[in-house]
Amino acid sequence: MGIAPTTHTESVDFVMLYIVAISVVLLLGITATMIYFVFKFNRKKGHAPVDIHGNILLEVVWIVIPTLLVLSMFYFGYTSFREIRDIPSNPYTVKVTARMWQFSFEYKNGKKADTLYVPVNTAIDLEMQSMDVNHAFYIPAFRIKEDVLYGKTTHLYFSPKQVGDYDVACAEYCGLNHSAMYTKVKVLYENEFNKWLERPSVPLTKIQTNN
Ligand SMILES: [Cu+2]
Repeated sequence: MGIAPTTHTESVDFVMLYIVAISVVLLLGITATMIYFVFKFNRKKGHAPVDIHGNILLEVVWIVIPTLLVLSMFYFGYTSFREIRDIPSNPYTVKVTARMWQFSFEYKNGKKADTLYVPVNTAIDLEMQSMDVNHAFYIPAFRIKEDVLYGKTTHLYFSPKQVGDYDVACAEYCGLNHSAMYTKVKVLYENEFNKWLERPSVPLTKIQTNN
């Protein structure tokens, strides 16, 4: 495996794997124990049920272990969430506008684009607004998603660590062509990004409308 596209990718994947690993171990362990007990303590072999009510050791074990497991899941989930929500100091801000059914991007120098270009190893702040209905800006490879709303600015922060192209999808059903509301993030080396930024904007592709 190469370098993860962002630190968010690493931390979200870690939480995911951690929870899945614990779940698989518990599933296999409990199932195996159940099947073993069905045969070992078969009543036909003369086993009678034993009353375990009031067994302090058992009660402590089955309260303490699951509680620690669940709290550890919460801990890793929460620290990962904090990292995603953490506002970087001095981020590079790009304005994102969502409308039915397209995202567009505007840079500080006035440059506009329908693909999100960003420099690698730079903290990015997406300042997002919708011109119509609710949308959601989703970059699966970066493991981040946020609603894009009318009349309220929302933000997404990330710091790309790998140059490359990554998909962007609208993740909130927003009408007829919602399923076609895709674009890309292109992560470039800083000098390439600066060259791109200085080139004049190309006219944005025409927005599809219903009428
Ligand atoms: Cu949308």
